[in-house]
Amino acid sequence: TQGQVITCKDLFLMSKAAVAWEANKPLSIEDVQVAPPQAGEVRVKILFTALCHTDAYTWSGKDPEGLFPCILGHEAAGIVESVGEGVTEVQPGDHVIPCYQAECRECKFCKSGKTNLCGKVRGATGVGVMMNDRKSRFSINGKPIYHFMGTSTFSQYTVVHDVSVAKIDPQAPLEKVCLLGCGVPTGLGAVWNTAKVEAGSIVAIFGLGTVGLAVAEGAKTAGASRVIGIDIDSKKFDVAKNFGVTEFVNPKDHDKPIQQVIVDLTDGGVDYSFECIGNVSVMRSALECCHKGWGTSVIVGVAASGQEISTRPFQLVTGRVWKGTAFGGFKSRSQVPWLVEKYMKKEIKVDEYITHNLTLNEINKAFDLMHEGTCLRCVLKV
Ligand code: NAD
Ligand code: AHE
Ligand code: ZN
Repeated sequence: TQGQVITCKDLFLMSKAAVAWEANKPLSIEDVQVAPPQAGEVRVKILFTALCHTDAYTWSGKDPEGLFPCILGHEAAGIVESVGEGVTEVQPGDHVIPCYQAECRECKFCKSGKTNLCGKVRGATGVGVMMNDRKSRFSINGKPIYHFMGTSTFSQYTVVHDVSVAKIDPQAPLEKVCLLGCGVPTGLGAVWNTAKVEAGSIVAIFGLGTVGLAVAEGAKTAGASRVIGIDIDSKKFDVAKNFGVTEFVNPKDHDKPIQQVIVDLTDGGVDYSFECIGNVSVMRSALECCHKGWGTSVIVGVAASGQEISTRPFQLVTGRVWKGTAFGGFKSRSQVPWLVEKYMKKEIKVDEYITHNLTLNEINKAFDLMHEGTCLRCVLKV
């Protein structure tokens, strides 16, 4: 997995990248020109990238922040190729994971101690450009191609802000730890940081993809007494058992609303629920299956533009709590290296989520696989 890195900080590079020209149109592998990193920027040679449901969501055209043409991808690992002026925390040759949730340690958000959200570059990453000059570092024949989530990892080379890159143990296998760029930390952190699930809790998880299974793993390590997995695909249960799901419910097997099924199964409701799908009606069910007085529901799934959540306010008046989480509440630059160490010590699973391996050239096939129940994460060799 050790890629050769040549430092050419002042040079434009040609890079193969999967370009999304427009919503839903198959991605096309193009030769993209990648500009040198400017002050506070890092150019990274991406060696492995996985696909996350959020890439498919933006590609679908339903993301209000989705801009085309762009280079998608945000769950990856690579090696620093060159750095711009003033970059001190990484240097060429460092092994890194790009972080869509930045951590500058200086802004109001970072200093608050109350959130992992960072404000420093968010205004630029939401509109597909870099902070310095509000321009893209990617182009094809002079035509700019937008960045995505400040990461754009479906490319052999990408440019990220220095606050958006975590330096990791060089011994860590990049083809595995690329998953620590999104889905696995999101699920674990939703339990450990956002909900703070206590031992003995009853937990319900709606949606048993990678994110939901990582929630199950987090719940198991937190000592949950029951972990109820809910999915419309019954094939999910066998694999879910290996991640800590103790009971399985398929809403299709019941006439009653799913929240009522869960309330009946749990003597009044669960202590914690997690929505890991991005479906606003399931978000309501997840809230309403929580126990009166204390049950907390965490929204993890990303819902499309224009979608809204609703419930009777009485649900909250009577003590249920509705929360959400981004990247599981982890502070990216500080905690991604810690998650890598936990993986190296075999304290968290990563390999188990990788069901398929393909190459960047096969990216459209990888998106097709995502819609098949058997695929959790597909890792592409870039
Ligand atoms: P996935 O597509 O692999 O998994 C979704 C699962 O939900 C599937 O098993 C599917 O069968 C199931 N499902 C679909 N509709 C259902 C329904 N009505 N009832 C029950 N189950 C249903 O997706 P993933 O990669 O695990 O991501 C899950 C969600 O989390 C996506 O919306 C993604 O965008 C979001 N996400 C959010 C964050 C964050 O920081 N908040 C990070 C990563 C992913
Ligand atoms: N542009 C989208 C936002 C989607 C969203 O909520 N993204 C999550 C990460 S999903 C990773 O797979 C997130 O971190 N949100 C916080 C943030 O700052 O973007 C939309 O729907 O507008
Ligand atoms: Zn993701």
